[in-house]
Amino acid sequence: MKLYTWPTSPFGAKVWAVAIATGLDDSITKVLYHPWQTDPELSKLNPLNKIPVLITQENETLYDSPVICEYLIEQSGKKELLENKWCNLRWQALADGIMDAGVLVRYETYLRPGHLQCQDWLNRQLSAIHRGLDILSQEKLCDALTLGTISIASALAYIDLRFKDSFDWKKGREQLAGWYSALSLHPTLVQSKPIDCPLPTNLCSLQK
Ligand SMILES: N[C@@H](CCC(=O)N[C@@H](CS)C(=O)NCC(=O)O)C(=O)O
Repeated sequence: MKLYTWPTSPFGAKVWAVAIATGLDDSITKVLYHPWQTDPELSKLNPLNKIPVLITQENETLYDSPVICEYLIEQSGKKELLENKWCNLRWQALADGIMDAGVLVRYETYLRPGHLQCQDWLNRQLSAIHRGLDILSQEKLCDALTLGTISIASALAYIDLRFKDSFDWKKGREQLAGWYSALSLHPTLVQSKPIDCPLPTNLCSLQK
């Protein structure tokens, strides 16, 4: 199988953690592909031009990350990752929403030139992140790796990677922070967490 992903992507990190947790990582080759690259390879696979994308054993193209995770769980038979299904899917949805907002803030502040940035729009995304984190800090999160806890850990790892210097998400959310600092030591999450890396040179720009 082939996984189109990028080291900084929280969605890619989530999928890779699920790949490790299902034991399928050895049968997947990573293709490092930044979604803002100008060549059309990715858009031929995913019309939305987003990573992650998985090419399956059956040569089918799968996106987006929840679909890929469900495929890996089904293929591996590791149903325990989705035990208490609706709770896990809700946690995944909340974590994905935090990732979506985080990635949008990153694009706006890093890729878009300053004079085109919109503070109201940024505040809207940041509020979604904070509300999401507040709800997560009220949840009874388990210590096992499940689709839900992997998703939450991937979202928090991304917030740490991109926003450590802008805000302290742990302040006032000590229980969530404690849960994360313990779970993030799990070897699966250590191996899969999003990490910084230089941008490829052939990036399209938002600046027109
Ligand atoms: N809902 C998608 C979101 C994926 C996503 O937003 N990926 C980002 C990278 S972290 C991307 O490819 N962005 C490119 C773009 O927005 O044009 C999923 O769960 O896979």
